[in-house]
Amino acid sequence: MTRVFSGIQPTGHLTLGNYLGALRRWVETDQYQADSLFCVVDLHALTVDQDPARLLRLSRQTATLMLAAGLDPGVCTVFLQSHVDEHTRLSYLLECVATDGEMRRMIQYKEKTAKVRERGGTVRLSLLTYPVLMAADILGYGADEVPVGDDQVQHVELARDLAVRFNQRYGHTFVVPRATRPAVAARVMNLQNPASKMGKSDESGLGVVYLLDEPDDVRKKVMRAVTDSGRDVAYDRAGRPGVANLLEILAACTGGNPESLADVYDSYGALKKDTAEAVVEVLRPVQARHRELCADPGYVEGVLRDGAEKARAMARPTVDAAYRAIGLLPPV
Ligand code: AQP
Repeated sequence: MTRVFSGIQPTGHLTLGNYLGALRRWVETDQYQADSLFCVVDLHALTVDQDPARLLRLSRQTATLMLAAGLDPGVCTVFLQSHVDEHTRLSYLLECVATDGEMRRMIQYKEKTAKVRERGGTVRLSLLTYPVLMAADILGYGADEVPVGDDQVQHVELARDLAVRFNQRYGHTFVVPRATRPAVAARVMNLQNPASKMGKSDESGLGVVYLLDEPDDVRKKVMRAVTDSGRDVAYDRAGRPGVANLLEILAACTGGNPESLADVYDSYGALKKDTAEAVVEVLRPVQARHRELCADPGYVEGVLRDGAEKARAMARPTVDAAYRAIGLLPPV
C-alpha cells in the first residue's frame, strides 16, 4: 500500500490555502487510499520567533482542526512532530549528506530570511536546515507520496535528492518520495495581494480567510478581494491573478473548473458573492466539528498520544537502519 506523509506548521491560524491546498485532500482521498501519517510539524515552527504560549495554543488548535476537517484516527495516524524523537535523530544524519549550497538555494529560505531581516531580526540556523528536518519527516516513514501545495514542492525534491544520495553512498535505506499536488488550488493567493500566497503568518489578516473565521468575516474578505481594472470575467492566471484566484477558490469549493466557471459570470460582484457563499459552506461543517472537539480536549490528547506511539514504531526501524548504514550503533 502506498504510504503518505504530510504536515502543517502551527505558525498561525490555519487558512483556506491550507485547507484547499492540503488538508481537504488528506481527508477526502489520502487517508482512505493510503497508509497515511499527518503531523503537526511544531519543530518547524521554531525556525522563526514564536511566543511560547501562543505556539502551545496553536499546536493544539492545529491538531484539533485537522481532526475537525475529517482526519479519522481510525484510518490514519495523527501526531505532533516533537513527540517522535526519530525525526531529529534522522535529521542529523541527513545533515551529514546535505550541502550548505543546496540549503541556501531553497526559495522559502530566501523569502523567509528576507522577511526576518526586514523586521530587524536575526536568522535562526534552524531556518537554513529546516528542509533537512522535513526530509527526515518524510524519509523516516518510508513515504512514497507527499501531498503538498506548490510552495513545498522544492522541499520534497530535496528529500528525494537526499534519499538518492544516502542510498548511493551507504546502501539502499530510504524510499525515494514524490510530491503530489492538488488539481485545483495548489496555490491559493492572498485576496489583497494576489501576487503572494495566502499564508497563515501574513500580518494583514484582510487577505487571508482563516478556517475559523465567522461567515460574515469570510463574506467581507471575499467581497473586498482585489481584482483588476478589466470588466469581463476571464481565467488568466498571469494577466488577471486576482480574478483567477477567485475562480480557483470557487472551483475548488464547488467541484467545478475555473475556465468553465469564468463563462458563467458577467460581473465581478456576482463571482465574489458566489465564491464567498461557497467558502462559507465549505467551512461550516469544519467549524461545527471544531466546536464539538474543543468541548472534549481529552479526546484530542488521546489521539495525539496514540498517534505518536504508532508513528514511533513505524519510524524506528528505518532510522535504526540509517544509523547502521552510516556507521553508528543504533540504541538498544
Ligand atoms: N496558499 C496556499 N495554497 C495552497 N496550499 C497551501 N499550503 C499552505 N499555504 C497554501 C499548503 O498547506 C500545507 C501546510 O502548510 P505549511 O504549514 O507548511 O505552510 P504555510 O501555511 O505556508 O505556513 P507558514 O510557512 O507558516 O506561512 P507563511 O508562508 O505565511 O510564512 C502545505 O502542504 C502547503 O503547501
